Amino acid sequence: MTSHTVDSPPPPPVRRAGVVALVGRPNVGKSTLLNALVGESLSIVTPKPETTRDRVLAVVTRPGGRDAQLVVVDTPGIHRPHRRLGEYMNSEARTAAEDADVVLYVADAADGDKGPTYDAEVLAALASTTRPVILVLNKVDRVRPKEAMLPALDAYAKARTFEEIIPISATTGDGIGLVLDALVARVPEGPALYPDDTLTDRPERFFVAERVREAVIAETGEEIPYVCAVEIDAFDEKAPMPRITASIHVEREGQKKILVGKKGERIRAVGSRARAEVEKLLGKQVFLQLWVKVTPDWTRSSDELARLGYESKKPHTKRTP
Ligand SMILES: Nc1nc2c(ncn2[C@@H]2O[C@H](COP(=O)(O)OP(=O)(O)OP(=O)(O)O)[C@@H](O)[C@H]2O)c(=O)[nH]1
Ligand SMILES: [Mg+2]
Repeated sequence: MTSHTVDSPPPPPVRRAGVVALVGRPNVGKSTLLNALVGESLSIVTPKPETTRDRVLAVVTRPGGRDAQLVVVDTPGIHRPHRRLGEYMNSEARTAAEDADVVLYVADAADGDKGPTYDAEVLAALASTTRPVILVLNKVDRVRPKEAMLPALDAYAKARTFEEIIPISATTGDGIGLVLDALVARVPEGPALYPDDTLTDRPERFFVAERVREAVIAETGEEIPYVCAVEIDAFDEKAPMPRITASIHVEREGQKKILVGKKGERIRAVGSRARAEVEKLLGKQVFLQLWVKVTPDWTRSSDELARLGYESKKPHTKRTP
């Protein structure tokens, strides 16, 4: 994931640049779309809702050879929160939408005419935005025949005004080019916001922690995915074969028992899955050591949330007023 450096002269400046926020309810495919737009597996993706917890920024410079830079921000799904963590997640999404030049609203094409009802919280969050909103109806690969798209298209067109409605499949890549065109056309004219070779503003250790969390979500069921947080305790980024130590926080002893599993079976499975993903991410072998810790009620405590990195940051993507 590191960017390249070359000794050739810098490319000519881009002529359009802007911030795009991916907004929608949980599990509609926002992170899959972010990865498809940048062509890198950056944001974690799982079949379970409420996976993404923070804004994740990815920079696409010259998408498809165009003279533009898109700063795409993945956000947590907007949902009815049960804990303080959920409130933080919703506020991350709302702030990203407010700070963006364009909102890319992601919905599930397979919801048919029920889509806007399922999306009530998202539509409410976007009701007062002055930003252009493009709707993408994702997962069209699951809608057969094509005419079965019509109820969803109709229902959303009645729910609010959109600049455009684009059916896509983030997993097959169907429609991604159209989305890039629509975005490039709507970001303001101006110079690049980030250097040409920037991929993201987050450090490697953020993505390492996310890969570990992704492995926990994949290997566990019930409440564990919603009560785990990953903290990197040690990681020497420069080492040829880094030794990474991470703590997985859960809220109760019973959850720790589940996550560790009989004779440590489950945590070993989490560890080998996470190590494989971290090695893919960093492009080198790593030692990965995981510890499970009980941090009582961390999802409800603002101090613990802040300590684990879930605190409202100053918007780093703010653009035009
Ligand atoms: N069939 C199909 N599945 C998709 C598509 N896009 C995403 N998915 C699947 O939908 C699930 C959720 O995808 P994510 O990208 O994690 O969704 P999200 O909106 O980021 O979810 P949260 O982070 O929880 O808000 C995963 O199992 C994806 O593989 C698509 O175009 N077609
Ligand atoms: Mg996500």
